[in-house]
Amino acid sequence: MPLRFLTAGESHGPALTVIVEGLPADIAIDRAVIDRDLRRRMGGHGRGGRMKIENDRVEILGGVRFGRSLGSPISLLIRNLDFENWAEAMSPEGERPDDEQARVVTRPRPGHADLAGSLKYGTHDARDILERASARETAARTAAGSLARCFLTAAGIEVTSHTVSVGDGVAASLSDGDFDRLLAMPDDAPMRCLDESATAAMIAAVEAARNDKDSVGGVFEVLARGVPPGLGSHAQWDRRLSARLGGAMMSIQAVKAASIGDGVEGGSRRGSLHHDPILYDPDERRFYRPTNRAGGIEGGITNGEMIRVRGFLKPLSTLPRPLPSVDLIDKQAFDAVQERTDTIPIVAAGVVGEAMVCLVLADALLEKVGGDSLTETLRNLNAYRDALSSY
Ligand code: EPS
Repeated sequence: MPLRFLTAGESHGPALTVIVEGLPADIAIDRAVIDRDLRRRMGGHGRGGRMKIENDRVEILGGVRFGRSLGSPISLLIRNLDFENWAEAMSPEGERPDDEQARVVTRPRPGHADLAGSLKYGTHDARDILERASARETAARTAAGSLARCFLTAAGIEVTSHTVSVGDGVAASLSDGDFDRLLAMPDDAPMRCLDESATAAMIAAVEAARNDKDSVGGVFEVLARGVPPGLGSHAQWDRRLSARLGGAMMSIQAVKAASIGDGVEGGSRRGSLHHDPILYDPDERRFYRPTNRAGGIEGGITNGEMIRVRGFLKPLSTLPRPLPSVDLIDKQAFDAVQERTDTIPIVAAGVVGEAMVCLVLADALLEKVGGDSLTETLRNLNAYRDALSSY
């Protein structure tokens, strides 16, 4: 894998960090682009109290000079402003304080990593687990994804997202031109959905869940335009781009299913109604499809159509009206711990989905055309595009 990244940091610790390695040199890295994605990730209807505390901004610690990538590892930092309220409980140094000051958690939430992680790591304080399992980590991934986005933009690839459903509020299918409408959508749109009546139904579903002290699930879709055919490979399971995108989606906290194109719908369709006919445009010298049920990938390889990937977000497992649980220490039945939470961070999930798709596509593009500098990558990419048009 030419491009790799690692994040670190706890939800209420001092900061989140990420190191991204493998991006070519000389990419324009605009801190404003990263900060915009970070701001977008904080928004959307259904968020809880934490986002009123945070004001995510990136600090670039390495790998960038005078606004251009150096080809060396890029190191980013995002401070957790909430840390000042957690300095005692989450201090990286010193003696462990008493349980109250340490904000110990012993009543695991069904659906969260609390119990499984505590058993695995041998702790009786689920805070050791939940702090890292938290979707706060996705702020670091979003920043990494923005770096990949800066690279993809230079290669003519654009990535956006929208909300498909929340509860029983379901958006109408997208049509031609909707990609541009999504790019132009205000960053503070409450649901990031082009369908106004579906948006109202989604907001109502969030309010109903919140009033019932409950959470609710939803679906987001990430779209990528301008991706050349030929990224990924049919030749090996772990080289299939569908597997890499699916894994990337499933790595997002609370995402429990992923689909490419009409992957879910195809499970109950006939083949003649599912597959996209192949046509050829002699003027543009390219193959194209009148429909895109494949979501831009066939045989694990991009086919030149728009990439469409969906993530299915389960209802969050922190419930204001908690479910039955068992105390980790005395094994008595109790209700699970009540923590501050979001009702559904669906817009944020879409932005994180964009970041993961940017990272996977940047990796696949580098695998296909390589290059240590942006000039070299674009020279290789243009030569490949020329070869395709004389195919
Ligand atoms: C999260 C719980 C909430 C969310 C958090 C994810 O945090 P807190 O416990 O501080 O209220 O706000 O998401 C973020 C902090 C974020 O930046 O997205 C969880 O348990 O996963």
